Amino acid sequence: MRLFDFTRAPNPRRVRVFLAEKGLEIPRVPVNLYRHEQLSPEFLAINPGGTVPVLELDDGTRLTECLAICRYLEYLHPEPRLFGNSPRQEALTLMWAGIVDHEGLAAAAEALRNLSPGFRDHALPGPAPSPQIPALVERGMVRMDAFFDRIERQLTASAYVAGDTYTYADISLLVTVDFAGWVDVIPMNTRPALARWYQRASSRPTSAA
Ligand SMILES: N[C@@H](CCC(=O)N[C@@H](CS)C(=O)NCC(=O)O)C(=O)O
Repeated sequence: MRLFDFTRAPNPRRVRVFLAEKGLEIPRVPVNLYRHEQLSPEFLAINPGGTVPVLELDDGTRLTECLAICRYLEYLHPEPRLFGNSPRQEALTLMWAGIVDHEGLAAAAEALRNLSPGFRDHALPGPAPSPQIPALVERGMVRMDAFFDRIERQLTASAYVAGDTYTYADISLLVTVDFAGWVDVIPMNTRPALARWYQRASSRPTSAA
């Protein structure tokens, strides 16, 4: 197996934190997004979507989504459990992972990619040019606010995002909170339950991965 990775990007960090929690090492192939290596013909042949991470299996299968990569690795290395211990816990982990992805990480990406000069004509990933739409910066901010309010309610009722134990959904939330900082959103400042959770999640040694 090998993992196509870029150490500065949030999505590959989800896989790196997951690997660190499992105590696993996988050979890494760096893909420098700052130099647009993800848009080279060589990399597009590996992932036509032009994104990292990609986990390439020994038989040549390529997994291009964090969730698929991490769930696959959990099958190979079940302990420690990061998708729960029962059908119910796994369903809740997947549910919250989806909420974090679609309402949180996507909102932060919407704000950043439509704001930062580094994403000019590249507001969406992939090889096709995509112009920035300034109004989407504000919409991304509004979506993030609603998302973090929802998370605050959840973490007021529950120690971790999907229940009593740390799961893949917490890894995604940790990465999303840090990514929100790229557009100067610090959601813990006004949300005490999220602040307590962030203190615990970010002090795990694996958070530095
Ligand atoms: N849905 C994918 C998203 C992957 C993704 O968007 N990765 C970003 C880095 S955080 C990327 O490769 N962007 C390339 C680009 O913007 O051209 C996943 O879950 O892994």
